[in-house]
Order: sequence, then C-alpha cells, then structure tokens
Amino acid sequence: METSRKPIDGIRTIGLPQIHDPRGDLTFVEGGNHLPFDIARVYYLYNVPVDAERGGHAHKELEQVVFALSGSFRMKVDDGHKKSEYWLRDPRKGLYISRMIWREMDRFSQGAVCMVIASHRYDENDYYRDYDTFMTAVGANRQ
Ligand code: T46
Repeated sequence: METSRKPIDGIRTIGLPQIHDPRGDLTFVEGGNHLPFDIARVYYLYNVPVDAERGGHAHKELEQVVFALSGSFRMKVDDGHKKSEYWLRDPRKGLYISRMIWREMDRFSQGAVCMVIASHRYDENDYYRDYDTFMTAVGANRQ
C-alpha cells in the first residue's frame, strides 16, 4: 500500500498474517485480535467499472477496515483539515478508517474486489453524504 500527501490521525494500515504453502496463500482476520473493534458487518464491492467513483461520504460512528482482495484501487481520505490517499493492492494489508473521515474511491482495476469489515450494521443515518455538512461537523472552514 502506498501513501502520499499528509498522514491523518484515524487512518492506518493493518497487516494480517499470511500462511503460504504450495497450494496458495491464506490470510485470516480475527475479531478482537487484528481489528480495533468488534466485527458487525462484512460487505464487498465487485463488478466495479474501471471508471467508477464510489464513496463520497463520511460516517458519524462507523469504523471500517478496507481491503483489496483482488486488483487495486485508490482510496482518498480527508478529515476536513488534511487530505491523503492510499493505493490498496495487497490482500494482507487493510486500511483502517476511523469515524468522521470523508472517503472517495476510484481508479479500480479490472476485476478489483474490495472487502470492508465494519464496526456497525448498515445505518443510513450514520452517513454524511454532503461534503459541506461534513466540513461543518468537523469544524473545518472551506477555502
Ligand atoms: C464505505 C465504502 C468503502 C446497504 O444496504 N448495506 C450496506 O452494508 C452498504 C455498505 C450499502 N447499502 C446500500 C446503501 C446504498 O443504497 O447500498 C447502496 C450503495 O451504497 P453506497 O453508495 O454507500 O456504496 P459505496 O461503495 O459508495 O460506499 C460503501 C459504504 O457505504 C461506505 O461505508 O466506506 O463503501
């Protein structure tokens, strides 16, 4: 995973074990061990067109860890004060995203599969889907 621009509190890489043998590789995630929250939900994005843009929101409470199980994509993150971006392409490395982080995803490779492990079940009321509302909530002034 490659990072550019400024590091943001609440964003970090989580490395997972890899069990390698001639039959292939195996990686596992254990709640209460590898993640800083209890697992409430897993979802995945697939059949994503290469020119798709996903995300474009922040969460009030939700924490997540995002993985590229196959292929690659870019994750842009923004806490209202700093912006950063990560390329996800290694299924052993997840990107932890805390609450109150605006995220946008693009540059999906052909056949990319994104898996997300989340701290809460789906709740539309947990989303900021309007950037100005998010910026106001984090006390940031737009320039
Ligand atoms: C995030 C990025 C990485 C559900 O019904 N249940 C679910 O668990 C999810 C995630 C979504 N939905 C519904 C809500 C929308 O009607 O599926 C539709 C598409 O969701 P959304 O536009 O939020 O999808 P993405 O890919 O833009 O964002 C998702 C997550 O919502 C978000 O938390 O961080 O993946």
